[in-house]
Amino acid sequence: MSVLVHRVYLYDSDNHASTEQQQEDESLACPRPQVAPYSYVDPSSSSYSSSTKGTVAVCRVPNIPVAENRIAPVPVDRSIPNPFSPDVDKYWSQRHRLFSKFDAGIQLDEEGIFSVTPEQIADHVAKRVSELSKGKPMVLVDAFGGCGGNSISFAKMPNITVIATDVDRTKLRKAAHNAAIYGIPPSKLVFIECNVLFILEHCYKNGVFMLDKPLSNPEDAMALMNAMPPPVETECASGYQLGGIDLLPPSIDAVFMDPPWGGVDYNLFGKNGYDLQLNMRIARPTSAVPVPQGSLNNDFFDDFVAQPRNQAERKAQFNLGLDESNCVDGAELLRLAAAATKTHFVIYDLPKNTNRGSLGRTALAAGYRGNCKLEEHYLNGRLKTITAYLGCDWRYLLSSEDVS
Ligand code: MGP
Repeated sequence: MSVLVHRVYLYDSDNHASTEQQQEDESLACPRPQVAPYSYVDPSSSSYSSSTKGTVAVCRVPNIPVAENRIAPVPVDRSIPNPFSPDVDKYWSQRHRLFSKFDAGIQLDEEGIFSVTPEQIADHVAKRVSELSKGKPMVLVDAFGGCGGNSISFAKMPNITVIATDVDRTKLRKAAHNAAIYGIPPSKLVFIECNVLFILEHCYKNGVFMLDKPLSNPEDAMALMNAMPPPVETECASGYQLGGIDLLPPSIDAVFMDPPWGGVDYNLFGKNGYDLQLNMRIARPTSAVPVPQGSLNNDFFDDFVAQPRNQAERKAQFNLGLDESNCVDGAELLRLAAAATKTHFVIYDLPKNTNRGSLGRTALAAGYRGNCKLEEHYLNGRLKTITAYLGCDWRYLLSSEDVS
């Protein structure tokens, strides 16, 4: 597996037209590798074996100069005090980068303010995904929709319809409110309150809705019965449909995932130190029985904001308190998403300090072979997020002049 690393520079601008530039980082530059073509082997098929997993190579896409058009950055704004905890001060002061229309009444919660993708980056990723589908209509699941940043950017694309899922209905209501501020038509965006692990594992296989199909294996039927979420009400939230799995469409084309990284302390693992298998934990639904509001319906790290100030202690407490037996790691999450879609097209937003080799190993474990692309997003010169694009062949990046 070759992870082709591609640096993207984005700058604040008044009209939010993004400017990109790619540069080569000498430290990671490597000789033109022999990159195998992209393919996918279903990990549950007989042709899959650990001996075919292969090795991981990380290399940068060569430098291709693009005209630069630098625009003064949006200043950080401390004029209004941060209404959340001091842990998120820096995100609050950058709120106009998160949403250019923040002052029109954008609604976020504590988790939303530190995990929403800055609008420039979200718009860039949405544009890339739209182009990859060559303008053909596509249905994309935003697996951890939260307060709506990425969902809104995807729904801005004329050919993308978005299914935004989240365990927390209050977040989805905020997302709907925010989407209305951006003028997203209600036909482009549907909100589903459900743990996305259930949707990926039980609702779709090869892109097709499976929940209404009979299961021949009694064990599978029992597993489904046990995992089935309780029914939830459908409502109209700021003009959008918000409800349960009964609102899911008959087919999906791609899955976008910006999962919880474990909260603001993900950075304590240092440069290149975040391992998708060791450090990422996504909780499964704990029970099919409805539980009181505020437990199952909250993301697990909502409770983790009041942490000790000492860095070593904070690191020791990372993911502490999670029931490991009820969680999937970043590799299993990718495997589920890959199996749910027909083309295995998955877009995976990750912490900037994700170990690039760990991404390659995660992709191999999910069934991907050959190559994938990893974009590093620099906003006004600072690395903010990275995004892996899996399910396509990226070898052309090593030779084509037309890379942007
Ligand atoms: P950051 O790296 O924590 O801060 O978040 P920043 O502004 O780069 O600060 P510095 O200290 O490095 O200068 C950068 C971006 O990563 C945020 O705006 C979010 O888009 C995203 N992000 C941060 N966190 C803590 C999370 C998270 O827990 N989950 C998700 N999905 N995204 C996050």
